[in-house]
Amino acid sequence: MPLDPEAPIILSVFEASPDRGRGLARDMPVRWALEETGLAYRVRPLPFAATKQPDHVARQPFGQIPAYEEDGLVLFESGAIVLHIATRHAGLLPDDAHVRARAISWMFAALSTVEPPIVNYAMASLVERDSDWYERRLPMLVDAVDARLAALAVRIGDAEWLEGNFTAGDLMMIAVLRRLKASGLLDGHPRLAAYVARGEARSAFRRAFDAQRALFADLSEAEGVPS
Ligand code: GTB
Repeated sequence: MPLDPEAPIILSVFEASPDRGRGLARDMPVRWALEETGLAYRVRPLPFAATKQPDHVARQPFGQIPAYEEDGLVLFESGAIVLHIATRHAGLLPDDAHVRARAISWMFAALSTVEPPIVNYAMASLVERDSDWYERRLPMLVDAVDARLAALAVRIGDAEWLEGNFTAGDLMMIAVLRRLKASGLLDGHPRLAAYVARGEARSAFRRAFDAQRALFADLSEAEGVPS
């Protein structure tokens, strides 16, 4: 579904995401969910400073992106937004009540069980790299990520997706696992690397990725930022 300037759904995003268009910021899973369900949307690109202004804080209490607006409803938290989309539109949650509940469990598992050690690892690599404790702390951080990856790899086994067909659980899990791509930590788990690649090969993922990438490319061109 192309971006539609008249669409009732508005997604507030960073005008210039720090991930430089790699699709790692948290508007990406929402864009992906909108594409999977075929919903048209438009974006409100915000400079970082604008995300701290009262009109955006009214949409997102912590002054973060993404925020989502639809017919007077204002939502924040990427997981809650994806769940909102998935429960109201076909394509991301199955009808079978048990499978549906398990798919939602995987969404929570992605955000509250798999992602925290990934964030700890990523933050340490970003801000502690020059500290004298970094080398000593690193094995513990890597082991914590690897423990989650190993368990997930066992669970997915040779299956294509976590619960039969592709669900919002896969969407959130793959969005979280993508944060590890540059680290090489997925390489030790070929099943998970293949799982991420399957997600990225979906046409809805590609459309979402290209849309956020285009925003960054426009900005780079305007400001002469090297890509
Ligand atoms: N729990 C919230 C949600 O899921 O919606 C978290 C939202 C959030 O962290 N938003 C970030 C933000 O607005 C942008 S995406 N930060 C500004 C602030 O807190 O003041 C964060 C992001 C950027 C780049 C990467 N990356 O390169 O891996 C990952 C995540």
